[in-house]
Amino acid sequence: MNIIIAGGDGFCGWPTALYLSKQGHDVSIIDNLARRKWDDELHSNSITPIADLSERVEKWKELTGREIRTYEGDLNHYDFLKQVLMTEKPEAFVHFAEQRSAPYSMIDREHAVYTQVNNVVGNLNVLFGIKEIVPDCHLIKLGTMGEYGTPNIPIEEGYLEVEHKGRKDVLPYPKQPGSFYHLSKVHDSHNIMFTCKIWGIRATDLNQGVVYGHETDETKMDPVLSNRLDYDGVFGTALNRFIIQSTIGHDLTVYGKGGQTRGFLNLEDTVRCIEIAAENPADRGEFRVFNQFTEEFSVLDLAAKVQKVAQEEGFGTNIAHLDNPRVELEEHYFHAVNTKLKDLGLEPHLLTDEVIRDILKAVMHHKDRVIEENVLPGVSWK
Ligand code: NAD
Ligand code: USQ
Repeated sequence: MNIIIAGGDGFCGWPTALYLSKQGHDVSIIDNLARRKWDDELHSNSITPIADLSERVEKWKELTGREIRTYEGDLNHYDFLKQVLMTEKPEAFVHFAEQRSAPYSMIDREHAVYTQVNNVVGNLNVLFGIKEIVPDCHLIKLGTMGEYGTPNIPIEEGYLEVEHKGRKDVLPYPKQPGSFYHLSKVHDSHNIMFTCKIWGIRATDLNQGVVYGHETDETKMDPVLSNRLDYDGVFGTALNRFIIQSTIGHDLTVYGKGGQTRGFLNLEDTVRCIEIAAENPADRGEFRVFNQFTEEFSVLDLAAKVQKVAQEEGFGTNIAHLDNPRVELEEHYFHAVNTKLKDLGLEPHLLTDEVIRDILKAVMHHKDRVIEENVLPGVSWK
């Protein structure tokens, strides 16, 4: 299958590109390298050293003989996108290419506007590009579990059967996102659903939970193929951040009570979920929604798991309860359905002590690269 991975230089996109290439797909990457520029803006870095995109794909070709073509450019530039679509004629378009940090989107007006324009306009361009150039192409779009927020009822996969005043309907599940970033994903979902209806686009919206881990079998083949791993207060995410904090002797930064519960998945499952979605395309006109996570944990559960493994490895790790910089419930009901990907063959890699230990051991080699002043959260929601 000819597959475009937009955002293929990023944390989820790069290992997905390698994995799909290894599976025999004809893969190309679109990326404007914005993520590397946000590191410069924030005076931050990936804890793992990462090679340039051109070096990465050259090394992949050298090791496997397989070519991954790269297109450096912005989804917001429609002429560029159209040119790539006309050249590649993709059968699947995997869309990771957005600004994905909730704190980054909450820095100030400029960052909120940038996040929503980048994400919403980029996604709209993808929809118009598919309609005009490759109408049969399957859009596989990364959404987020955070679109749903934390309602006091179970979260279904995209749709909710509602009975109201004696009538029944199946309606899009209510959305209560918690940041301007998460809101951008809701706007994307609405635009995709609308274009499925009016133009017959085929689309799968993957409402992904928080991803942990950082390497896959492919990225481990050579240091040049190594994946990025974020730890700072803006782009670092809960479990990965806690593991890195434990290796530098930093308290684990639980925000508030730590009862915030989210869906999580291993990066190795992310790449497999994309493969499953690609191999089982949505029908023409279908707006399909999968909840892409494998397990639910509270932030405090995760901190306790990391603390246990870190202590076994000789680190005296403490858990701190910081004033929560976000506006979110710290104790709440959370139960989300996640059966559709499993029904299509996903076999989850669960979060065991060994998984935490492996990540911890891998990051220990790079702990000198951590810029300590970037670890505490610096962005307030208020
Ligand atoms: P990332 O920032 O590491 O990667 C995103 C990539 O997209 C970057 O390489 C960036 O340069 C590129 N990009 C951004 N805007 C672009 C544009 N306008 N044109 C071209 N390229 C652009 O993020 P990630 O962690 O790999 O996340 C990928 C996707 O998955 C995002 O859409 C994110 O919302 C979603 N997601 C991520 C997680 C997670 O825990 N990392 C969880 C759920 C959903
Ligand atoms: N949290 C802490 N301490 C930390 C970091 C986070 O307590 O040091 C808490 C947050 O307050 C929040 C939860 O952990 O309640 C998750 O925060 P996060 O930073 O790990 O993840 P989030 O901001 O939700 O965003 C990440 C990705 C985003 C993706 C989302 C999936 O950056 O791209 O969409 O996870 S989800 O959370 O399901 O919406």
